[in-house]
Formats: sequence, C-alpha cells, structure tokens
Amino acid sequence: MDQTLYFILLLIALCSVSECVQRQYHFINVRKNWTEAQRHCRESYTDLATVDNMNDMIELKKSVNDERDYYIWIGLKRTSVDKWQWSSGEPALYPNWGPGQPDGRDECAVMRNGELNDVSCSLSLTFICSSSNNMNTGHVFVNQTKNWRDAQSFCRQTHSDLVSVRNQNESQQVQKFINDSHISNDVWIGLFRDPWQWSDQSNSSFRDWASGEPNGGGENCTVIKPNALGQWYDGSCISQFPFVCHEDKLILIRENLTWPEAMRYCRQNYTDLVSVHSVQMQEEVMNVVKRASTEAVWLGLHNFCSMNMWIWLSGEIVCYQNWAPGNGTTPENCSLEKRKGAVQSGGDQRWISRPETHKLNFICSRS
Ligand SMILES: *[C@@H]1O[C@H](CO)[C@@H](O)[C@H](O)[C@H]1NC(C)=O
Ligand SMILES: *[C@@H]1O[C@H](CO)[C@@H](O)[C@H](O)[C@H]1NC(C)=O
Ligand SMILES: *[C@@H]1O[C@H](CO)[C@@H](O)[C@H](O)[C@H]1NC(C)=O
Ligand SMILES: *[C@@H]1O[C@H](CO)[C@@H](O)[C@H](O)[C@H]1NC(C)=O
Ligand SMILES: *[C@@H]1O[C@H](CO)[C@@H](O)[C@H](O)[C@H]1NC(C)=O
Ligand SMILES: *[C@@H]1O[C@H](CO)[C@@H](O)[C@H](O)[C@H]1NC(C)=O
Ligand SMILES: *[C@@H]1O[C@H](CO)[C@@H](O)[C@H](O)[C@H]1NC(C)=O
Ligand SMILES: *[C@@H]1O[C@H](CO)[C@@H](O)[C@H](O)[C@H]1NC(C)=O
Ligand SMILES: *[C@@H]1O[C@H](CO)[C@@H](O)[C@H](O)[C@H]1NC(C)=O
Ligand SMILES: *[C@@H]1O[C@H](CO)[C@@H](O)[C@H](O)[C@H]1NC(C)=O
Ligand SMILES: [Ca+2]
Ligand SMILES: [Ca+2]
Repeated sequence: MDQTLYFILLLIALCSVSECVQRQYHFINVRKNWTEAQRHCRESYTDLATVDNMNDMIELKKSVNDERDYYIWIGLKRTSVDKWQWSSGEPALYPNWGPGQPDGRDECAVMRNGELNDVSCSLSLTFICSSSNNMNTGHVFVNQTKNWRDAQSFCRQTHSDLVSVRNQNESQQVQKFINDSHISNDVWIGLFRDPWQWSDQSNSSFRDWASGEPNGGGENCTVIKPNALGQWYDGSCISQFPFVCHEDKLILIRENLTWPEAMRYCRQNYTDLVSVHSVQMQEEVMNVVKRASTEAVWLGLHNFCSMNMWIWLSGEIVCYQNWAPGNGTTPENCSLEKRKGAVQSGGDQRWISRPETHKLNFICSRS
C-alpha cells in the first residue's frame, strides 16, 4: 500500500481514542474506622477517595458492587482550619474585602459595590460564571437566583466555574462586567470557606452534602449512602464502615532522568510514560505537572526523524496537539540528537521538543 495512504488510514483509525479517567475507584467491602480505612487505601492504592465533580461521583457509585444499605467512607475530613478559597481550588491569598469584612461566621462571598462581603451560603442570589480557555477569560451573568452550592454546580455544568477575583486586574474586569451588565444587587462569586479537607490533600471544592448536613456534633468524617442519591453526610470517625479508595492514573515522578531512563522507570513501576490523546488528558496532565521540580516534564512522545513524525509510546500518532510555537511542527534536524516531547510545567503548559538526554521529571500512567 502507498505509504501516505497507509498513514491516512492509520490517522482515521487512531484519532478516535477514548479518553482516560483521572482516577479509578476501588470499593473495599470491609468495615473499618476512617483512620484505618485511610491507612488501607494508602497502602494498597493512592488514598481514600477524592471526588472532584458529579462524574467522579457517578464513577464512584459504580464501583460499589454491594446492594446493602451501607454508609461508605470517602476521603473528606473536618479540620480545625477554615480558610477562604476559590471554587477553582486555589487558596484566596488577599481577597479584596470591603471595610469591616468578613464580619460574620458566614461561609460564602458576594461582590457588592466592587468589594467582597461574606454572607450566608444559603441565600438565593444571581451569580457570575467565568469561562476561561487559557488566554481569554469570559464572564457570564446568570440571572437566576440560587444558593452558592447550586450556583457553583450550575456554572460547572454549563460554563466553567464561579468567577475568581484573585487580583486587582480580575477585580477590575469583574467590576467592569458588572457595570456593563447593569447588575445592581449582590452576586455570588467563587469565594467560600469550609473546614473540610481531602485525605490526599486535593483542593477539590466539590461537595454534595445531603440537606441539613454536615450537622457537626463531633462528626468529623464523611460518608455517602450509595443506595440513596449518593449524597454526603458527616459521621463519627470511629464508626466502622466499608470504604472507597482511589488510584491515580497519572503519577508525577519528581526525579530527574533522561527520556529513555524515564521510560524504563515507568514501564517497570507503572505502565508507561503518559500519552496525551485528548484535551481532557492534557487537563489532567496540567494538574499533575504543577508540582514538578523541573521546568519541563517528559511525556511518552518521541520523534521519528526519518518520517518527520511524532508518535506516542502507546502507538498512536499525534492527533490532539498542544505544541508551543516553533515546536513539533517543523522537521527536526536528524543529524543531531534524538528528540522527545515534554510538557512545560509552568506558563501555558504546552509541549516542547527536547534532546532525549536532558534530565527531567516525568509522568507515568497506570492503565
Ligand atoms: C472534630 O474536629 C474538630 C476540629 O478539628 C475538633 O476540635 C474536635 O475535637 C473533633 N471531634 C472529634 C469527636 O474528634
Ligand atoms: C492547592 O492549595 C495549595 C495550598 O493551599 C496551593 O499551594 C496550590 O496551588 C493549590 N492547588 C491548586 C491546583 O490550586
Ligand atoms: C494586569 O494587566 C496588565 C495589562 O493587561 C498586565 O500587564 C499585568 O501583568 C496584569 N497584572 C496582574 C497581576 O495580572
Ligand atoms: C462602574 O460605573 C461607575 C458609574 O457609572 C463608574 O464610576 C465606575 O468607574 C465604573 N467601574 C468600572 C470598573 O468600570
Ligand atoms: C434579570 O431578570 C429580571 C426579570 O427577569 C430583569 O428585570 C432584570 O433586569 C434582569 N437583570 C439583568 C442585570 O439583566
Ligand atoms: C481505628 O481502629 C484501630 C484498629 O482497630 C484502632 O487502633 C484505632 O484506635 C481506631 N481509631 C479511631 C479514631 O477510632
Ligand atoms: C531536578 O532538577 C531541578 C532543576 O534543575 C532541581 O531543582 C531539582 O532539585 C532536581 N531534583 C532532583 C531530585 O535531583
Ligand atoms: C522503580 O521505582 C524505584 C523507586 O520506587 C526505583 O528505585 C527504580 O529504579 C524504578 N525502576 C526503574 C527501572 O527505574
Ligand atoms: C519551542 O518552544 C519554546 C518555549 O516556548 C521556545 O523557547 C523555543 O524557541 C521553541 N523552539 C523552536 C525551535 O522554536
Ligand atoms: C543539522 O545540524 C548539523 C550539526 O549541528 C548542521 O551541520 C546541519 O547543517 C544541520 N542541518 C539542518 C538542516 O539544519
Ligand atoms: Ca458580611
Ligand atoms: Ca451528620
């Protein structure tokens, strides 16, 4: 067969790779208290289950293959710290509070006359979602009133998240947006606080409490009831329940190795260096590389110089692309070193071409 035709067919066959999931859930049908459950998960998997969104919740419930009417531990625990954070998971370092604010024991924030004010999360207010795609941040005013949690879910389903106002620029942009949209009342933004912390230190701000929960009283750990809606309850940590662990699919290795060494490491200890087939995978990679100690991180991406082609270790050619300008798209110089692909750990986290002898952190995947 003509080689070009062959590659076109390969492209058609391979550009429809199904996306991978970030974590896999494992139901452990043994009753343990929360601490023991955590220990078990950390020994056998990654940690007690973290849940980032409703899709994770659906996956988690699917993993529970026991029909009995149990409570089941997940990895969320009450702590003694109660810090303001953005819905995106970032810590809120210098929120621009209005004079005398925050003044309550309230746990959510609104924008009022360009400044932040804490109010009760159960108020029913309109809100601003942001849709960000790296370069541009767009704002969407939702002229429906909801409590803070429901507003957050709404934004996440339709746009991206409740808007963050992390610095003066963002504050001015949001104020201008509020002006231009003629919004005169309080609006929810993505600022809240709660004392709950995931066992794996994830910043996920997703919560799905049943109504009236958490109701405290020394109930410092979180259970779900999979037979009901799967919503969450706080419960006493010394109770013994079955539990759900999760296993991360992408593992950042913070050692500095050449590309061939990194590949060997991943193949021995996990499955392989990661292949990034989709925008969803890229987003998961972007999450993971934030913790890297090198400015770029190896991917399972190698260059076949003679054919001027980049191929994933998983065998696929590169369909979804996220190259930095000048990288990956022009032919490499074949008389020089072999070149491999890495992702930048900062900036807009694009892919770059590097000689394979550079020593970088890397990402292994577990299938
Ligand atoms: C629950 O957590 C709070 C805050 O960390 C702590 O003060 C309290 O003693 C805990 N209660 C129990 C029963 O462990
Ligand atoms: C999570 O929180 C930590 C500490 O508060 C912060 O350093 C980190 O940047 C946050 N991660 C994300 C993804 O925002
Ligand atoms: C604010 O915006 C200006 C111009 O758009 C930019 O140069 C500056 O770096 C921004 N500052 C912050 C803190 O993002
Ligand atoms: C919002 O509008 C008011 C009054 O029209 C104006 O004084 C203020 O500068 C505007 N703020 C922004 C950020 O555009
Ligand atoms: C929101 O909707 C109400 C009634 O539907 C309308 O009166 C109001 O002007 C709208 N507000 C904005 C800012 O569009
Ligand atoms: C959890 O169970 C272990 C083993 O049975 C026990 O040693 C530990 O004290 C228990 N922890 C709590 C907080 O109940
Ligand atoms: C890897 O390299 C980075 C940057 O050169 C350095 O900061 C870091 O300490 C190195 N890590 C190890 C484990 O050698
Ligand atoms: C597998 O991981 C261990 C550390 O957990 C490391 O010492 C070893 O070198 C790795 N295997 C390879 C082939 O790199
Ligand atoms: C590849 O991208 C990096 C980062 O943007 C840039 O510094 C470098 O010049 C690019 N390489 C080429 C050959 O353009
Ligand atoms: C490739 O690199 C070699 C060695 O640096 C150089 O002599 C040659 O001109 C380069 N070829 C191209 C096409 O850039
Ligand atoms: Ca207030
Ligand atoms: Ca409770």
